[in-house]
Amino acid sequence: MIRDEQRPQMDRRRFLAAGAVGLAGWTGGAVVSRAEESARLPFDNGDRPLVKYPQKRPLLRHTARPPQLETPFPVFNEGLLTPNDAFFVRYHLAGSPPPRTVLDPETFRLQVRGTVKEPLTLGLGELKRRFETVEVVAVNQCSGNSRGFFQPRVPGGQSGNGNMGCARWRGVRLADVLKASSLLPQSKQVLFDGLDRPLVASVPDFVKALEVDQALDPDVVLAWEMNGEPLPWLNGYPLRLVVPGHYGTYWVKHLHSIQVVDATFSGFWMNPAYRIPDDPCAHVAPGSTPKRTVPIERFNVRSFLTSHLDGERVSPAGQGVTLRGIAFDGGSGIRDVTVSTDGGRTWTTARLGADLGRYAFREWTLDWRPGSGGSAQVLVRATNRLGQSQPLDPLWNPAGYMRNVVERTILSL
Ligand SMILES: Nc1nc2c(c(=O)[nH]1)N[C@H]1C(S)=C(S)[C@@H](COP(=O)(O)O)O[C@H]1N2
Ligand SMILES: [Mo]
Repeated sequence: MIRDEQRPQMDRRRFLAAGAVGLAGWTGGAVVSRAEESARLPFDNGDRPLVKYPQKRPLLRHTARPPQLETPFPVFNEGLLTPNDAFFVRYHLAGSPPPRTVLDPETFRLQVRGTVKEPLTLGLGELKRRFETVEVVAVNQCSGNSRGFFQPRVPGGQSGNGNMGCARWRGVRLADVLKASSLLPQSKQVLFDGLDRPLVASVPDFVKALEVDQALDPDVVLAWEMNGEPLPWLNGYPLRLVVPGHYGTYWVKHLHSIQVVDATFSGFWMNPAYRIPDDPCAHVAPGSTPKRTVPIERFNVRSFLTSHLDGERVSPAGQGVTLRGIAFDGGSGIRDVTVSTDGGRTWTTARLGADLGRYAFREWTLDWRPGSGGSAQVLVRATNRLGQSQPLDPLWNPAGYMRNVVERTILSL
């Protein structure tokens, strides 16, 4: 879809000067980064080493224990499906990921317990044989994607825009497995736990909860495959939860335990963590504390320019170019994308590309004949099928979640 000759030709020095990420070393390299393999995210203290992990190309490393790796932004211009080796990695517990030795597909078992008539213990083979295989193309995005851009700054992983990715996930419906276990009428929530563990007792285990009706949504999948390959180790091998349209925090990796309960679970990772102001736009006045919070749920609408990076020179000057990018939302699907090349004075509707489903990245393109000399400020704004769009000014909340301001990219002409 995106041909090589259409990729911006930039050397590494210009990438760094543009405040974007370096391309050098993407094709290989040592497990531990060398000093020259680094990238700069466009905010204060934005330098990150580019580090290679097993099954991954060098990615921007935020923390080493546990590994938290961000996708370099130019990857999103490679295609609508984010390659497995470039897909971001997010963990919470110092004991993550579980060592590969405890992830033996032969001995792996998924347990379904709690307020069910039929507790289940399922091996991978049985899971695949017993239930219908389904596929969904869906974006996984961390709640704190783009947190580094918050003003005033907020604590937490200071990520750029690369803590997201879109993949084709293959597995079985969670609903089919829950139905086979026959939920008892008092069932209220379903809890999900992975094989990673905290290293000290004071840190709570990473357990997430969905309401029963969310868990029975036929789009929620227990997935073992990503883009036609077994899940990479760092993305949840051998089995993970995929909750299309919902923030990545629910997409529990190395999933081995499903527990149905008759009350609202209040473990640390549901409360106080991963909560947003109880307000339609999930925001409060900068610097203030929300009075009431609710668990974070679905993505808001976002769109990005991917064909050109901030600070890049449009070449050759004075000739037509195609602007390209991506848009997505929490599952209603993208209705339209409008683009301004004059800082927001006038807007033109972009062409939408292939529709891989309502949870996927949607490509947009716009042919543009820029003037020569000076610069142009490009803005992109998507609207979903519910009529929801993106704010021109950023919204703020103390956890740095759900950033979806209209992105601005300055191009020199
Ligand atoms: N077992 C386990 N699953 C987890 C997490 C974790 O710490 N442990 N983090 C969650 C969060 S917050 C995110 S954003 C996604 C990231 O998915 P990825 O690492 O495959 O990109 O994984 C989720 N699943
Ligand atoms: Mo996350």
